[in-house]
Formats: sequence, C-alpha cells, structure tokens
Amino acid sequence: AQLRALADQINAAVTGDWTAAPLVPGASASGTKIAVTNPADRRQTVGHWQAADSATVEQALQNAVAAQPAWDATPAASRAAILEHAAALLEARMPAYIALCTKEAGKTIPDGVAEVREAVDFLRYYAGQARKHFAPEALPSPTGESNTLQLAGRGVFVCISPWNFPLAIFMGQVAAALAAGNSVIAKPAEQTNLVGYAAVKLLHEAGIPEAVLQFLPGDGATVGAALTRDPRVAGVAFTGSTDTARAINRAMAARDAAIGVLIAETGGQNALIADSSSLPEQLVKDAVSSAFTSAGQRCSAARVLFVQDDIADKVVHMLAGAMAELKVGDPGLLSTDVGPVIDTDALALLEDHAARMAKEAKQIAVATTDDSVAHGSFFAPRAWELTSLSQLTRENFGPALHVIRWKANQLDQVVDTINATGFGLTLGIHSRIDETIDRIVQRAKVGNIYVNRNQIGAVVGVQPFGGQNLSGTGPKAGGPHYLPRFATEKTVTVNTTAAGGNASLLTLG
Ligand code: UN1
Repeated sequence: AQLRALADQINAAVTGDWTAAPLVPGASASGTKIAVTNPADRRQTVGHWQAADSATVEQALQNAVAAQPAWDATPAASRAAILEHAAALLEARMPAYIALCTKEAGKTIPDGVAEVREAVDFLRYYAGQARKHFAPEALPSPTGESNTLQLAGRGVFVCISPWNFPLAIFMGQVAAALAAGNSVIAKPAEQTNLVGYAAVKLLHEAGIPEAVLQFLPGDGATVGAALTRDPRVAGVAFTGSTDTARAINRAMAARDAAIGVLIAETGGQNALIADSSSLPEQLVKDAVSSAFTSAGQRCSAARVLFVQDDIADKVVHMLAGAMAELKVGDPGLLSTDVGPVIDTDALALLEDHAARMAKEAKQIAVATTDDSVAHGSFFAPRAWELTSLSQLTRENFGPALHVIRWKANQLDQVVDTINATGFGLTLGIHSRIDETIDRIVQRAKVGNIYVNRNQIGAVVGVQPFGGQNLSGTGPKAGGPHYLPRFATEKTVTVNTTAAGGNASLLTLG
C-alpha cells in the first residue's frame, strides 16, 4: 500500500517538459534542443536537452580551475555538511526523481526507489568519509618537529557517468570528487541528461557553488574527449564500457601534463556457479533476479549460469517456468518486473545476439510480451543453453542469460574459464558445501562474490563495489578506499624549536 501511494505520487510528478542544458557560469546558451523520448513508448517526449559546444567546454575548464582553490580551502566538514543537506533534499523529493528515472531511463518503480536511495546513501557515505579522512593525521614526530599527513583536492575532476544508474552512480562520483576538495565537471551519459541535470541543480541548491560543480551534457567525441585530453584535468572518474575506459586512459596518457588519475568501473561477464548441493528453488529465484532485474542492465548482472549436470535438467525446467511468469512492460506500473532497454541501439545489439544464439545455442525460454510494448525498446528476457563460454564474445547488456553444464571434477576448470574472460566483477555461488565455496572464493579473480543469494544490489558502505582487470581500476565505490583516491597527500613537517632553525645542524643519513 505504501508503494502504491508512492507510485501515485510518482505518476503525479510526471508533468511538464524537463530541459537539460549546460550549467556553466559565463557561457552563453547555444545549440539546438534535442528531444528526449520515453524508452517505454518512443512516441512520448519527456523533455529536451542541449549539448555543450567547444566554447562552453573551454569556459567550464577555466571556471573549474579558478574555483578549485577556495573550495579546497573550505573545511572538509563544511563540504560534508552541504552533501548531507543535498541528501536530505533528495529524500524529501524522492517521487519526482523516481519519476524522472522511470521516464528517461525506463526504470521500474522499485528500481527507481533503489536508485534514489543509493544516491542518498552515496551522499551521506562520502560526507562521512571526508570528515574521517580529511582530519590531519599525526605522524611520529621526533623532538623538535611535528609531522602531519593531510589530504587535499587534486584539482579539476571530470566525472563521466553511465545511463544505467543515472542518479546513483552520477551522484556517487560527483559527491566523492567534491567531498575531496576538487572542482567537478560532470558529463552525464547522453541517454540520461535530464536526471543528471536535476542532480546538479539539487547540489547547487544545497550549497555547492556553481563554478565548483558544472554540468556539461554532450557526446563523447566532443565533450568527453575534449575534457579528458585537457592538461588542466587532474583526474577522471568513469563508469561505462571497458573500451571507453581505455580511450580515456590513452587520452590522459598522451597529455603534456602531470600524470592524471583514472578511476574506472567497467564491464563484466558475470557468472553464477551452482553445484548439485544447491537448493533449486533458491537458485532459480536468485538467477532470475540477478539476470533480469533492471532488464539486465546492471554491470553486476548474472550473464552465465554454470550448473552442475546432476541438477541441470531440473534447474533449466524451473528457470523456464519462472521466466514465463515475468511481466514485461510499462515500468510505471507496479506489476511490471522488466521494463524496456535504454534505447534502440541497445535493442539492436540484443536482437543481433538473439539471432546469433538462434543458430548456435538451444533456447531455454523467452518471456512473453503483449501489445503494450509495441512502441518501446523492449527485449523479452531470454535464456539459452551453451556448450562453451567461448560462444559469448562480448558483454550482452540486457536481459539475456546463458546456461552451461559442468561435471563434478570440473570445478577448478569452470573458475579458470571465467577468470580467462579477463573480466572480474561479480560472481554468484550456490552451494551448501563450505569447502566448495571456499575453493571458488579463493580461486576466482573477481571483485564481488555473493554466496547463496542474488548477485546484484551492492549496498553503499556495506558491500563496496567494483571489479578487477577488464572490469575496472578500483578502488571500490562505496568502500573506504574510494574517497582518498580523489585526493592528494601532503606531508607537512614543521620545526617546532623556538630558534626556528633545524633542531640539529648535523643531519644524519
Ligand atoms: C553498475 O551496474 O554499473 O550492485 C553497477 C549493483 C549496483 C551497482 C551496479 N549497486 O547492482
């Protein structure tokens, strides 16, 4: 009932025409307005956005450089208080932000609730982290001197965010960079400019100065590339594809400037390993949740279920049954389990994959859809049975699950095959044998391991999230090492003797 009341509020919040434009003090508005359509029904215009041109990018960089020292000099506790104020504002306005996530990104209402919740959690978590890490740390101080280690902002940080968590990950990156004393230029994914714009407006209202946090919507080639190759940028936080992370890394390395820092969270080819001791009902429930929640558009989502052959027939049968129950359709309806994929390009890639699977694999199930999906970018959840992981040549970012059987003596080989993809983000394990669980945990080269539960939905501060190798650079978002990576360290040594000179004129070593 509570959720229904919220759904009513959310639908009531969906009015008017949202517009997202660059937020750059001193830049003149220019550029054509581009329509934003609803992924669930492409005939509906949700709002408009305006891309930043190169003069606006240049203005943003100048502003960011000029504004950073004063922001860095603001006590960390004051910066934290502003972020906490933003968290409170966001909590108070949840329905409108959920509505935006639903209309622009096709999020279901439960996903929208989780999205806003996670954004609030990130704001509070990094505020707390700033208070903790920015307190100067006393170091061993021999007689006559005092040594401290202090953190400071690196300078200008660029945050490039994904469309799949347009509010939560956007807010997380920006909050960490701001908390650490950087000025920030935020570039949202092109598919979710409206959500990004609304997030930045909220942070300004909470007290972040407009030149300290600027908003630059635009395409990767114009805006993203111009920012990442600019020597004035000290660091980049990026979440998205591995290929784009590589391009950013190359652009930063080619600059005639100080070596910048790249914090990247990228893709996965996430597996779920189930042995014959696992409980089939629980396994299927968790596999369905991990593979199809958010229409499979989470980098944490399960893509491959490795199931031991003794229970495989039963599990495949139950999986088909569970998938037949999935409701695919309007994300604004509380009864919907699976909404649309983000856009027609994403849909085309998935349809391409389905066409290839039709030739190379055995289809286990396809969820049913009705006429309500005719005008949106919907892909009915599907599962196929493969003979080898090598049949998957890329991350299929959507509701597509693949099943592979394994035999009792092949456990290490299964883990090695998963490691050999080079990705290392999430791994699910379903087993009731402690030795088996320990063996997999020890051998797997992945960032987040989930045992006997679903493998999505890492909670900020509770399950720090992020992968290895092709899946990202670390440190983990929502973990204790993330914020310090946005900062630089200063060791300050002060001579505390009254005379002012060195305590001893003879220095040893
Ligand atoms: C992503 O999809 O980019 O664990 C990250 C989860 C989310 C993070 C997903 N908290 O599913």
